[in-house]
Amino acid sequence: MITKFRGEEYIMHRNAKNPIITKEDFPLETNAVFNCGQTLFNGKTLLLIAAYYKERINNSMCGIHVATSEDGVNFDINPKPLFLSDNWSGDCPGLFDNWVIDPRVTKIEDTYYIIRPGQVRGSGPCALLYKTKDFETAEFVDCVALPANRVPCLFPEKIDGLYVRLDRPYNVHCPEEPECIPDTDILRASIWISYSPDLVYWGHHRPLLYPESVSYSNWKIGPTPPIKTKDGWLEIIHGVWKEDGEFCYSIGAMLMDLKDPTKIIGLLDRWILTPTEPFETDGRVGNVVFPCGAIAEEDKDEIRIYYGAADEHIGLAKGKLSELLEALKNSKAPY
Ligand code: BMA
Repeated sequence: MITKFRGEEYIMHRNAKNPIITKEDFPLETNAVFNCGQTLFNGKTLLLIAAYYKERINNSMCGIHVATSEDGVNFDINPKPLFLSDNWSGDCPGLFDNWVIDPRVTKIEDTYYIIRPGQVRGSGPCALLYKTKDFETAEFVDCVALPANRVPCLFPEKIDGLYVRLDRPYNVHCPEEPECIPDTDILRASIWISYSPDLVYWGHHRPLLYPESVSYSNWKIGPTPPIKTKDGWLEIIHGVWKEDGEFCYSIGAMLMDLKDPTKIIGLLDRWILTPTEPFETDGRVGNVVFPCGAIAEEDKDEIRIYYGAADEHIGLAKGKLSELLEALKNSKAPY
């Protein structure tokens, strides 16, 4: 097991009740709960939790469920899934997605936009965009990225009249099997930035950040929805270190210029969370802490990250927003 990034906690501190959500807490029989989307909704913390069912629901082995909490630690989980694999719009026949995981959510004006992967047979995941105002149902908008692009992450507002997102395209080799989930031979995966007039048609693609840009990543690096702060766009990322066929998924942070997010104005070379606890190091896929977002509140000087651990549980880490932003402002940005 890769242990070289371990050390003292840095900026983010784990909740004493971790893992705060496990498969045993789930209202349905599940094998695991995965990485969750996160936002504030009606004054509560809202998570979009991907569950891996013991028994398929409507032929779906995974689904995404809404969970809400007053205190940010104890959650009520809705047993009715917001998404199953059959929520594709219906105009594209075939088994498109059976691996409904890693949702990212962004509030733009009064609407919450959710992007989740749709697994495309033989090709890897494309990105499916939905919108909701109540988290009771979600309306399908469109497929907004070709495979293999697991989950683009939307900025919460337009910049210079265009919607903006961070992408994480990658290459996959997938055997021609009906329900293949490609997971091998993924080449270096970097973060890109893209622009759109309407959230559906995207272009002006540019690479932004490479795996080797930070010490804890040499293989893949991926985004979460950027958060607006007074100092810039705060971006929580994950980085993957690969060595001798083993992996270590850590969480990091960067800061982008508010007016021009292609300018990285801060990047921590050190992780802010790396797997150390048994529920993070041992599991379905061990040595994984994985963020699909973060909740930052400037008035409370707080940032919370609800992270997936070992592809089995959800942990919570909390830090001072000002400390993270100061560290980013004092960091040496790559360019
Ligand atoms: C990534 C995604 C995540 C998962 C991680 C570790 O590629 O599939 O959902 O947590 O691998 O297995």
